[in-house]
Order: sequence, then C-alpha cells, then structure tokens
Amino acid sequence: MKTTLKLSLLAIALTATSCFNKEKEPVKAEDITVSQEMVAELTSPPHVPTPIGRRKAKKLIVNMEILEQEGELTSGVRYNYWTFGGSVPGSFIRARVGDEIEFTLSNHPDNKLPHNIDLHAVTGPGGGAESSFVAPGHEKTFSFKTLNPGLFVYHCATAPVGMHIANGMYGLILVEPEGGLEPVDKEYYVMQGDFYTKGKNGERGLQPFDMQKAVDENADYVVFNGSVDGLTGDNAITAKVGETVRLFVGNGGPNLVSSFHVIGEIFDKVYVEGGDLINENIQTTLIPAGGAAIVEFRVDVPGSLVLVDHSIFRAFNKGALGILNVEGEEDKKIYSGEIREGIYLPEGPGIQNMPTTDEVVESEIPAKSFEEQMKFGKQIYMQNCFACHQSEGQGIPNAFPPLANSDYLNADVDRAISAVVNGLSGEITVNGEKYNSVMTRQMISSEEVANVLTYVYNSWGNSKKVVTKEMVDKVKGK
Ligand code: HEC
Ligand SMILES: [Cu+2]
Repeated sequence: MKTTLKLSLLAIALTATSCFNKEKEPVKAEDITVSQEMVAELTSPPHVPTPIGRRKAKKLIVNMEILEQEGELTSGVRYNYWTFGGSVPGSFIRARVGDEIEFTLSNHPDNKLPHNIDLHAVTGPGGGAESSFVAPGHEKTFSFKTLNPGLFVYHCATAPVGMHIANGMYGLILVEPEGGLEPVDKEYYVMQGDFYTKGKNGERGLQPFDMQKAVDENADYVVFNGSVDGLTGDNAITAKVGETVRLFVGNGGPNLVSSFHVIGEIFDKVYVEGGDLINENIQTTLIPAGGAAIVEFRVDVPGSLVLVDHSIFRAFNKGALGILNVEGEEDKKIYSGEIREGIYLPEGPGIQNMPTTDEVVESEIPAKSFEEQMKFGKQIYMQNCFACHQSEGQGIPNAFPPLANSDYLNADVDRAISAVVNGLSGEITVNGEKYNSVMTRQMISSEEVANVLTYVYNSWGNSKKVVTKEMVDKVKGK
C-alpha cells in the first residue's frame, strides 16, 4: 500500500517536472560529460570503496594488477590462485553512471600466463576482453563509459575460460545511479566461487586444479571470498544492533548458482540480479554464476548470523559459510531465546575444528578379538590419520612420512605409541628420507591408539605387532 502510494506520487511529480521544466529531463548516460579525472579506490574483500554520493561523473582511472600466487584454500590445503589485485574475489571497483573508465590491466612479470578482463558493466566487444589480452610483463589500457547502473561481475576470459575463473579470476564492479545509493551503516563485499582440486575436500598439500571435476561440475569446495575461512574467524564481518547492512554479493562460479541466504535474517530489500528491480522481505535469493545481487537488512538482535549457500551440503561440507557478528543489546520482543555463538559448527573435514579440550573420552566398547581390533583400527585410521598418511599408508613426499613398510615404525613400538599420544616433531628419518615437521598429538583413547596401531602394524608390509591398551597406558604413564 505505502509503496503504491509513493509510486503514484512519484509518477505525478515526474509528469509535472517533465511538463513544466523541459530542460531538467534526465540526461542519457552516454550524454553525461566528464571534466575532471580521479584514480579509483580499489578494495579487497570484504571491504568496499567509499560511496560515490553526489559526485559528478568523472574520468576514472582504474589500475588493476594480475597476480598468480599461492594461498590457503583451507587449513593445510594450498592452492595456486590467479587473482585480480591479489585477492579472491578481485579488487572491488566503485563507479557511477556516466563515468569514463580508463582501465589499465597489468600482468605481473612473475606470472606464467596471459590474461584479460571481461567486465559485465562494459558495452562493447567481449566486455573489454579483446582489448585487454595481456602477456606477463605487459600492460594494456582501454576505456569505456558506464551506461547502466547496477552491480556487475568481471572475470578473466582467456582460454580455457573456465579454468581462469575456477582459479579465482573474478570480482565485482558497482555502477551507482546518479545521486548514489541510499546511505547505510555497513557495506560488505562477498563473492561465492566453486573450486576443483585433484585431491578430495580436505586432502592436504598443494592441490592442483582438476579439469575433469570442473567439467563434471563436481566441486570439492564452494566458498565465500576465496577460501573456506574467507568469511569466518578473523575474517568474519561485523555490525551493531540497529544498523543497516548492505551486502554486495557476487557469484564467480564457474559452475554453480548460489541460493544465498542469511540464517537468522530476512532481507528487507534485494536488488534482484543487481539491477533496478527491488524485491522486499526475501528469505533466499538466487545468484546466478556470473551474476550478482545487493541485499539489505537491519540487524535487530545480537548474535552470529550465518551466510550460506542454502544448497546446504555446500555450506556445511564444502565451505560456503560466512559469519556476520552482531553486537549489542538483546531485544526479547524480537528474539527471546538464548543466543549461542558457534551454534552452526561446520561439519566438513575441510572446516572441522580440531578438538580443543585436553580430555580424551575413553571408548566404551573394547575390541574382543584381533579381527575387531583391525576393524575398529581401520575406522580410526580413516578418520584420524588418513588425511596426512594417506589411504595405503604411503604418506606424501616431503610432507608426511609413510606408515607403509616404515622402518621407523617397525623399529620401536613405544616410540610409535608416543608419536600418536604425545605428538612428534623435529627431524626423523623414515626409509632413508628425512622429515622435519610436526604431528600434533591425536585426541583418541588408549583403546583407540591400540587399535589403530595394530591396524597399521598389520597392514602394508609392516611387522605385524599387536598393540594393547596396557602398552599404550604404560607409555602414557612415563
Ligand atoms: C596432520 C597430519 C598428521 C596426522 C593427522 C597424523 N600424522 Fe602421523 N605424522 C605426521 C608427521 C608430519 C609426522 C612426522 C613428524 C616429524 O617430522 O617429526 C608423522 C609421523 C608419524 C609416525 C612416525 C613416522 C613413521 O612414518 O613411522 C607415526 C608412527 C605416525 N605418524 C602415526 C600416525 C597415526 C597412527 C595417526 C592417526 C592416529 C597419525 N600419525 C596422524 C603427520 C600426521
Ligand atoms: Cu586469466
């Protein structure tokens, strides 16, 4: 009702101005002239540049540097990212309608590949891709006028395009309308992306891109802001009770569409697909790959709001989960319950927290036979040791020593028990290879240590010892 009334008043006002004041008709974007120039402020996620407010259209200089650099996809998992400006998603660009953007794309000399940029805000061939194709150690400049307001994706469009995007080459450019967006208290930059690694989710080490999984759209990670921790822990975003929050949400893909939802909030407004259409009172908004949306809401109660892709296994098992911490006074009228932090503990192997207490719960069902010890032991192995020592105990060269046919293991049972119950660090030699790393103490019961070591000793060519709970307790007692 209210909106309809406002709209009709607006319509009357508009008709009135256009009848009585012909000169004040809005200028078409292509006819807006620019006089001054300024260098664009670029920001890395989750930050966005200063709002444009009432500033006039200008020649806006954007200097974007492409960097290929190693980073952490999740704890222990390294990935070779390709980035616009050193972050995934790339630097946020903020412009207004009528700006003339002079865009310089430089490809760092240490990079291995040529790249380019396709900005969905460009009216022109390839969105700029054709004019910006640039080899390592070179730079290219092109310019374009921003004709349409909205929130737009940009991405690399160099073949194989999917691979460049999958490696992190995407970001957002906001083109504000004349007069700017309405001011809000907090603005943040969030962008989803799917990742494809040779190893499974959680498998450690430097993981290469897996082309086949990407073609099959079988993502190992679906994340916000480039990594599983991209928007949690120290990277969580914040607001205070009573503040209005605006999220610029993009989806780089390359493959998956996002069912973007904030657990514990309702979007007061959604700029559908990042355009002019405003929808109100929305629970979940669909963000296509290569698309974006602006969502706005007022935070009314304190607590941790959880940003997710509501294709929910992606959130809890593949990383598509972020936190907005809201501080302030409780309002029992709006929400009466006890608000606990960390209620949505991530479950996936890639995002699971290590147990933090020192207490080890003793398992209740002791193994009754060698066969049972082997069976239970294998389960523990797959849960606790597999990620580092690998399925056949083969380990990972230069990182995790083998347990298969391990001379270190077979030489001394007490030493092996101690490695599991106390942890192990410093230089050791296993089958002639040196390792100098850290294995943290394993939070499992004596019974479980006995079972897992019995399994290890009786697999993969090891010396077939049987380890008992008593042996483990003896080592613990020392
Ligand atoms: C987070 C990775 C990680 C996990 C999980 C892990 N280990 Fe290790 N493990 C290591 C590293 C690293 C070393 C070498 C430490 C060093 O360099 O001093 C090691 C060394 C060992 C050794 C001695 C060296 C050898 O190859 O014989 C044994 C035995 C062992 N681990 C058993 C286990 C068992 C059993 C489990 C599961 C209950 C386990 N580890 C879980 C990383 C891990
Ligand atoms: Cu590229």
